[in-house]
Parts: sequence; C-alpha cells; structure tokens
Amino acid sequence: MAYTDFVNLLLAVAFHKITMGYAQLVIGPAGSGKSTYCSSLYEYCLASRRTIHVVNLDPAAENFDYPVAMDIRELISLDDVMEELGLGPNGGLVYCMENLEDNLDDWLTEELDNYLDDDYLVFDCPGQIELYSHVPVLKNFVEHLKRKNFSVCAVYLLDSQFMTDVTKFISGCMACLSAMVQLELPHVNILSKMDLVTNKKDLEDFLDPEPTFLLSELNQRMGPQYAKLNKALIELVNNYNMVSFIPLDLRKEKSIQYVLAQIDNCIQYGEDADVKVKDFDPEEDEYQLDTTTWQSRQLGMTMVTVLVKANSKLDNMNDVEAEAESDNVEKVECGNVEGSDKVLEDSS
Ligand SMILES: Nc1nc2c(ncn2[C@@H]2O[C@H](COP(=O)(O)OP(=O)(O)OP(=O)(O)O)[C@@H](O)[C@H]2O)c(=O)[nH]1
Ligand SMILES: [Mg+2]
Repeated sequence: MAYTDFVNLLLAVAFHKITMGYAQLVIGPAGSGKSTYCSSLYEYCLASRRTIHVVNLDPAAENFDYPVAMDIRELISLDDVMEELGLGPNGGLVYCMENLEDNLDDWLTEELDNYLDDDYLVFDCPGQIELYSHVPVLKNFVEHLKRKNFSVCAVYLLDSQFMTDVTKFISGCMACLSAMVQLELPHVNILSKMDLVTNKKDLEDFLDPEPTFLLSELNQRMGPQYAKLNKALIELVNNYNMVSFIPLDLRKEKSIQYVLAQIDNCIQYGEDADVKVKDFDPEEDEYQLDTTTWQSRQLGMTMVTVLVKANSKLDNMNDVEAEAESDNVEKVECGNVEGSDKVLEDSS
C-alpha cells in the first residue's frame, strides 16, 4: 500500500468515513404508500442523474413501477409457502421473512456483493405491522446491513388520510414509536399522500403537536375512565419528543427533494459534497435555505428526532406549491460524490 493510501486510510478511520453503502428501509403500515414512494424516488433520482437501487423485500408484491434491483421472491415465494405449508397470507409472509433472516449470510450477502462502495439501496418492505413491532426479522436484517458497513435510515410512512383526529394521530405515533424502538435506527417519519389533503391547516396541529392541545382533545373524545391513560400517552410522545412527521407530496419535485435531503443527512450521504445553490434568492427560495442549513448531525445516536418546526414544514409545502405554479427553472448543484454528478434540476 502506498504511503498516501495508508494515510488516507488512517484519516478515514479517524473520521469514521469507512462506509460501504447507504440504505433506506422503507417501512410503514399496509397501503401507506411505500412502493409508490420507492418508484417516485427512483424516478426523481433518475431525473437528477443520481443512482439508487430499489430492492423488493415484499414476498407478496406482484407489480413494480421501478426496476427491481434485488428481489426476495428469488429466495422464497409467498404463493409456494401458502400452498406447501397451508399458511394464510400473514403467517406465510412472516414465514418468508424468517426464511430471509435464515439466509442473511448466504442469499443476502451474495446479493449485496454486487454493489460497490457508496451504492445507495432502497428497501421496499412489506406492510405487516408485526414486522415492526415484535418480530425481530427486520431488526436482524438491519444489523446485517450494518455489519456490511451500510449506513441505514428507517423511512416510516404514515398515510396523511389517517391524521384526521387526535386518536388516529396517537395511534399512528405509537406504531411509529414501536418501530423506532425496535429498529434503533435513525428515523425519518413521513406523512404520505399529501396530494389528497385538501385543507393542510387540519394537519397543522399534528405536525408539531402541543401536548396540552392533544390531551384536551383526547379527553374530549374518550370517556373519563381513560383520563390517566391519555395523560400517560401524551407524556410518552412529549417526553420522547421523537415522533414528528415531514409531509410528502409526490407530485412535487421539491417535496421529494426535501425529504431526500433529510434522509441523506441522517445517513451522512454525500457529506463531503460541496453544496452550491445557483441563483439563490433567500426570499424566493426559503425551501432550499431550510434544506441546506438543516445540518444537525446525529452521529452515534440510535434514534434521530426529526425536529422540523411545523410552521416551516407547512411553509415548505406552501413554497412548493408556489414554486410549482411559477415557471422559474432552478438548479441546485450538490457537487461530486465519487465522481458522480448530483445535479438536481427542477423545471416545474
Ligand atoms: N393519491 C395518492 N395515492 C397514493 C400515494 N402513494 C400511494 N398511493 C396509493 O395508495 C395505494 C397503496 O400504495 P402502495 O404504494 O402500494 O402502498 P404500500 O405501502 O406499498 O402497500 P403494501 O406494500 O401493501 O403495504 C395505491 O393505490 C397507490 O396508488 C400518493 O402519494 N398519493
Ligand atoms: Mg408495497
């Protein structure tokens, strides 16, 4: 090894820069929009000249709107399991996922060997909630990725259509919290299907919720016998201060760009990149200002709080809308990462 290589290696070790790859684990309840998010992200990255590989981890999936880089169905098929073992769809799925767990050192390792340093994988997971609450398969899957030097972020999608009242909000938070506690990963929580939300003001209270507001709403909706439980639940959400959501509207490139920037930040993707914003005008472009300045690093943390103020998030959505209406063409150049240009071009 040449002297300079050796010095570079030492520096890399010293600054924790030895990372083989990056990964998003896209999780969330059934139908929350995981696969649609994966395909939109793929399209967005393609247009931005950025390479990502989307992996299907759902043994029940049949149709894909993205090129499938790796497919769990090559290892095991849900139909075969149901037929041969006489299991139902949910039991069959858990069986398939446990089979994946048994094959981490064989099938998964071989598949991962096809990817090079700095490759970016996006895992489209099944929606069965037990996989995120008490079945340890995904936890072990993540541990395996970490052993292979992947920097992994959990991306939890929650359908905005379910955030209509406080009871559903608390229920969504609890499911999300359960996944966060189980997986012990940096987390980005996303409120999906924002295009279906007609009045964004309805969601304002739930993006950065006031505990007293939540408690009084809960108490109004539930019988007095639940008062203590309500208080404990609100305290849990408040004390951990962990559950907050970023709204995502897949129709808008800026919205995808914003979410991706938060995730990249969590996994330190492209942290060496020299971020340059062309024709930057803070007044017109508050959105980009937020994205590039939101640089809180959570190195070494097992969980990451996505602390984005509700107002700025809603402002972002409004900015995104305003920008979609204008014909301005903006260009954000994110510099080179290992020679690959990451030019994000938005011609709304
Ligand atoms: N309007 C709208 N519909 C969406 C969006 N994302 C997903 N959908 C729809 O929601 C339904 C479920 O989407 P999927 O992407 O299959 O959800 P999933 O989380 O992968 O579902 P499972 O894999 O079954 O858990 C489909 O009918 C999608 O077309 C969105 O952003 N906006
Ligand atoms: Mg899916």
